Parts: sequence; C-alpha cells; structure tokens
Amino acid sequence: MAPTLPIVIYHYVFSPVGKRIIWYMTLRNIPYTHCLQPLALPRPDIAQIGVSYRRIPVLAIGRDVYLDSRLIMRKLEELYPPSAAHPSLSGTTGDQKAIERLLDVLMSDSGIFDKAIQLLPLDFPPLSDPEFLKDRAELAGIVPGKTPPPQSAPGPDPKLRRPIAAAELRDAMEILETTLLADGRDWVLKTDRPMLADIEAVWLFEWMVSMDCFSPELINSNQFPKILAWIDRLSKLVAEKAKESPAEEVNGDIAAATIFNSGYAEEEGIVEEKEAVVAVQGLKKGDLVNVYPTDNGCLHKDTGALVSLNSKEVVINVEGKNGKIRVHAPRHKFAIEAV
Ligand SMILES: N[C@@H](CCC(=O)N[C@@H](CS)C(=O)NCC(=O)O)C(=O)O
Repeated sequence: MAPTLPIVIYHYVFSPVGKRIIWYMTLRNIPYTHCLQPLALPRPDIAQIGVSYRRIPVLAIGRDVYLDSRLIMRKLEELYPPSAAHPSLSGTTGDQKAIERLLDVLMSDSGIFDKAIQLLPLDFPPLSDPEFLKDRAELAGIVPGKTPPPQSAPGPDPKLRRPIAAAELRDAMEILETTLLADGRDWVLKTDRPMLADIEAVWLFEWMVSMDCFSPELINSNQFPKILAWIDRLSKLVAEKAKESPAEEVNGDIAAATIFNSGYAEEEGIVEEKEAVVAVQGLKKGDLVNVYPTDNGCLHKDTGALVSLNSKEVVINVEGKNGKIRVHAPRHKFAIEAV
C-alpha cells in the first residue's frame, strides 16, 4: 500500500534532475506539492527543515527526507508499488531492468551532465552574474579565504574544454540514436507507453532542448532525428498528464509545516555492522555522524544521530528548528563520518 503521507519536492524549474523526479511522479499519478527554490544559495526553505545538503532536488515523504535523485527514484519505486492508482513504469524482464539501471549510470555517472553545463553559451545570463559564479565555485568546494586554491591539474588548454565536452555529449546521444531508438520504436523498451527507462534516458537531453540556448550544432534533427522526436513525444505526453491533476506550489513555511505535521514514511532500520564504513569507525546506532556528497556540494554536511546504514543508504535523525526529520542519503558518492 502506498503511504498516504504528503510528498514535497524542493526544486527549481530549470533543474533537469528535479524534472527526472517530477516526470516520474506525473506518469505514475503520485501526488506531490512543490516548493520552488532559487537557482543559487541561500535556500532558507530547505534550511528551515534542518537540511544542509545544497543540491536539488530534495524530496520529503512525510518526515522522511531523501537526498539525491537516484535514491529518491528508488524510494518512490519501493514506497509506491504498482497498483491501479499508480501504474508501474518499471521494466519487467531482467534485460529491461538492466537497461533502466545502465541508462541511469550513463546519464548520472558518466559526467555528461557536467559536460552539458560546460557547453552553456557564454552569453547565458547567469554566467555573467558574479554572485552566481561565486555560488557555483562553492558548489565545487572553492570558497576564497576558506579552502586552499585548487591545484592546477595538468590538462588540455581551457579553450579545448568545449570541443571536448561536445564530443562526450555526442557520444552519449549516439548510443540512443544508433542502438535503443534505431529501429524507429516510440519508447526505449519498445513498449506501448513510456517507461522508467525513457525517463532515465531523457532528462538531460530534454533540458538541453527546452533551454533553447545550446548551439544547434550540438543537438539537431539532422544528426539525431530519433532522439528529438522521442523527446517531443515524451514531453507532450507528460504535459498532457500534468494537466489532469496539476501539482500545487507551496511556500517554504507551508512545506515545512506539511513535513513536521506528518508521520514517518518508513520504519527505522538497523546499522549493519558488517558494512566496512561502520566497522572501520566502530559506528553504532545513535552515534553522531556527518553525511555529505563526495562529488560536489561537499561543504554541506548534514549532522545527526545514526538511525540505519546498509549497502544502499544511510539514515540520520536531524533536529530541525521545528522538530525532527530523518534524512536519507545514498551510499553512492556520499561519505559518512563519525563526528
Ligand atoms: N547526484 C545528484 C545531482 C543533483 C544536481 O547536480 N542537481 C543540480 C541541479 S539540476 C544542483 O543541485 N546544482 C547546484 C545547485 O542548484 O545548488 C542527484 O542525482 O540528485
């Protein structure tokens, strides 16, 4: 049975990773409210629920707060099992599930999101805003006067960054155009409707198209006709579906009240002693730990009492101004350190 607890997603409209989750919830009829955030820090709405993590999206189901879209997706899959109200989007065969997972790895872990960001046009307005640039330097872990200046790594001339990034993106798009979509199918798994595999594959490319500022040389219908037609099909379908039950937008105070007036979505788990990160630090339930991402946004550590830890996630109890929440982070690309 799906929980009846309210879902709040913190995101901003230009966040492709946020859209990954929004599209999934839309296609599965999972009701949510959204609390829109600014493009850069500060984000007092998120701070007021007691979360220090700085990336977007963050999703709360009742008082359980989930960081990182991959964990969010996995939790929505677990907590909202297929039903008539929430039709499944997951592949059913082993091969389909493998494709879903591999597309997630390709889009999230291959670094092509960063490459796409490097390819934003130089006249893209935020790139000439010193405050925005300072914020994104902080995301990369650079704070003047606080962190040591980054070592200049040996590498290609900076003017080659864009052509190198473009080649990486082209490679990823070629995978879709020349393999999964090559036979003219409508959806990645050759199903009669879009599935999770489509969502896992589409979010970054859809963002590039919808931003309408990337060079047409990067993504155009001569080079990638099947990808562009598929993005168009999927975005129209999601837009139609979203109109059926539009999500309500709430402000930070209402979002916080919604969370703190709810119960927990999940039972407390255990701290698995055999996990190396537990054994090495001698961690026990209740110990105070810091949890933070290791790839970027690393300066934002969430501190709380350890609730559970297994091979997939760590959960801590965090005391917000208005009460307690449980913060869940994935193990992938996150550190857990005793305080
Ligand atoms: N691995 C993270 C990546 C999230 C991510 O990079 N989100 C971008 C927005 S799309 C972000 O947070 N950028 C910095 C910021 O907005 O503070 C996830 O899957 O959730």
